[in-house]
Amino acid sequence: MSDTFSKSATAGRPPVYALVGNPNCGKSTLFNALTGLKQKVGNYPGVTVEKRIGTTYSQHGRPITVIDLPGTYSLAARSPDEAIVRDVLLGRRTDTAQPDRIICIVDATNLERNLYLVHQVLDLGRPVILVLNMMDLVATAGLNLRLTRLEHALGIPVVPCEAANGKGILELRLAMSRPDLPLSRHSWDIPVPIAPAVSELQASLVEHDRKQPLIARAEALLLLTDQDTVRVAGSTPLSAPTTAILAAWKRRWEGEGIDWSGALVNSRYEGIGRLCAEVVQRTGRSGPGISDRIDGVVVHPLWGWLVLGGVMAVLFLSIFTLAEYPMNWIDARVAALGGWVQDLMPPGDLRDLVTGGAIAGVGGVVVFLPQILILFFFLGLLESTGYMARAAFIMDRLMSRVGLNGKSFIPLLSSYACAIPGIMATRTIEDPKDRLVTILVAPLMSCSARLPVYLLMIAALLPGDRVSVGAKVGLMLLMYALGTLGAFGFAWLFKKYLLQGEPPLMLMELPPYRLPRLRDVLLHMLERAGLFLRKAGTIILGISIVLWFLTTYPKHPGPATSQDQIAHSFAGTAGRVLEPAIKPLGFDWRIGIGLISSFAAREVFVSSLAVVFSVDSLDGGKHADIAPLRSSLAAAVWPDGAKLFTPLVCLTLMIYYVFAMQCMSTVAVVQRETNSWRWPLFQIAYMTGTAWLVCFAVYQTGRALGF
Ligand SMILES: Nc1nc2c(ncn2[C@@H]2O[C@H](COP(=O)(O)OP(=O)(O)OP(=O)(O)O)[C@@H](O)[C@H]2O)c(=O)[nH]1
Ligand SMILES: [Mg+2]
Repeated sequence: MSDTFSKSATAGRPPVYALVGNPNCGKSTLFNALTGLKQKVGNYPGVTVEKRIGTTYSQHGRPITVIDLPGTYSLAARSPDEAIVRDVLLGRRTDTAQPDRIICIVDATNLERNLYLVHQVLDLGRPVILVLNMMDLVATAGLNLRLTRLEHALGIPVVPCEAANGKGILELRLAMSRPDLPLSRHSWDIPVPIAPAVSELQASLVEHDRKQPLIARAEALLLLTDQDTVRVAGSTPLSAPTTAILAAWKRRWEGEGIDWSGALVNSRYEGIGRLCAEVVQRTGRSGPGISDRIDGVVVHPLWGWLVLGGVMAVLFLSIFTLAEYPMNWIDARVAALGGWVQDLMPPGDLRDLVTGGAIAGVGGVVVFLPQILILFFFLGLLESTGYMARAAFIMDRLMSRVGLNGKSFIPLLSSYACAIPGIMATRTIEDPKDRLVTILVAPLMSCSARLPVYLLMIAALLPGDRVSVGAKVGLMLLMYALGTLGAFGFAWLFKKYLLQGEPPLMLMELPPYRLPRLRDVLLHMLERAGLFLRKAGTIILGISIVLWFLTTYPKHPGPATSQDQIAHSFAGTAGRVLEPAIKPLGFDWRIGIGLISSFAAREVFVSSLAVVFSVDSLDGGKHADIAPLRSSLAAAVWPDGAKLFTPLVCLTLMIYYVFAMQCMSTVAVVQRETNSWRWPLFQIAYMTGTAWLVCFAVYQTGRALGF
């Protein structure tokens, strides 16, 4: 049997290939190698949680569509990301064409486990190409693979590959270009008591659900694998007759005491076991590998925490020391730009808008670009070596105490970069309640947008160079620890009182350590830097300009200082309305303006302060340059002359940003992922409420102690 890739089969559109395989076997790396795209790659399971479509070209230059999919161990889906794979392959999705052909990728060092999914995919009766990835690691794992036997047994093309090094891509492209591909000779014995149920379900699926016979058979087998539980929006439900047949069989087997789903799974594994016995040769005993030896320390109950603390300390240390020079450089460029515009334009509102609004606002945030780059470089390194999964592993001990599952850690750890990919990553979590709890607490992990706020406040709190960098690192660690503890604490509360559920089962796979691929790390870092700059050029620029208007109009009648003007303006009025609510935290109405505008995004707080306080330095027209924001903050006072940004107020502000939900994009993503407004609104309320209460406690205690 073979399929013919005629024009009519694909109706003139490019043929569609889907990439499927276990988590972390290199699907996205292969996808990138084929398409030249930059899909995110990382050395831990669950990096890809959504499908991504790209184009590659056949040997003869014809376009081929390739779909990268999340990783899964089985087509019987238990979590939303796995359901995507199942539904794309079964043609259940309305938004994606059913793939014409499938590329199954397996980790060649772990054939037995990986072949389970391949076994299920072969049931679909589609042409399949089997890619054995990570061939570079086979010999060191003490293995030898008899590829021709594997190819012969399965009857499909088998392509050995090293996706990360670009090896085997050419051969794969050749196989993909073949106009006809053999269909697998694969057949397996469905256990006797199950077989009639499969036939009956298959017939019903063909008749009532309008499925093709082979797809119907595969689907019948999945319906009989009891883990296949997840339904997602956009897929059509089963017809009533099919549901009734399924229920009738299950009742019958339960009556007879037959473990139907176990029988199916075992029967598959028996076939795979026989195949592997023939294909996999062990060339020698591989002792405890280097990964195991490193893990002896890194996931150790005590050393593990020290290593984690050390890693974080090094991260913050580099943020403070390495970033200094480029930061000063950007600072100087921004100041020069401001000065240049000042000289160029005639005095007036327009000039003030450009200097005091646009340049001060955007410049105030852009100076933190070096720190953002360093943060993402480090996170990228941790992800690509495999350390991230270890950090998740040691945190699990803590997390299981609060009732959350091991799978919640990767999303929480990703949230250190940004809550949005973190919340997306919760799609790997099977239990819907666990997933919701993780979504609710993810924005408490200190994301990169808080970095500018923390850094500015630390600079204001510990001015001058006399302060040791150790104190700064310590403060940063404190903020990250506060956010993390907050996330754990609330997870515990929510699990206990709001979303009780089964105690979770820890099932996490530790990927082997790998040398980081600098290219992946740098690409990811640049991509994040691009996002940061785009945010500065859009949201932050926009809000700075709007804020400038709101602080400039209506004009104060008669001569006035800049502070009188702001107080008289729209923004000043709004700030003063808010002041009674935030005065107990030590914040005045000008800080209030920053708090309101940074509901859009946390960095906006910095740009808002820059707009509100930069006016000071332009006082009386003697503005040679734009004073660095730090000094304007240091000069700010209450009406009675008391300093506004005291160390206690700076600390309280940092803590406010640890807890408060100040990010529109996160609200939007939570709304989409939970498909309701209830949860994002709840999240805003509980996070901002907590922020206020904690700040109140800290500020009032600090005052009472005489700070
Ligand atoms: N040694 C070696 N490493 C590889 C190879 N291919 C990919 N990797 C590494 O394997 C890790 C996982 O790669 P990804 O492409 O993210 O894997 P994935 O299958 O897309 O993972 P998920 O999206 O989580 O399911 C990365 O660290 C890659 O650099 C290979 O051929 N050899
Ligand atoms: Mg991937």
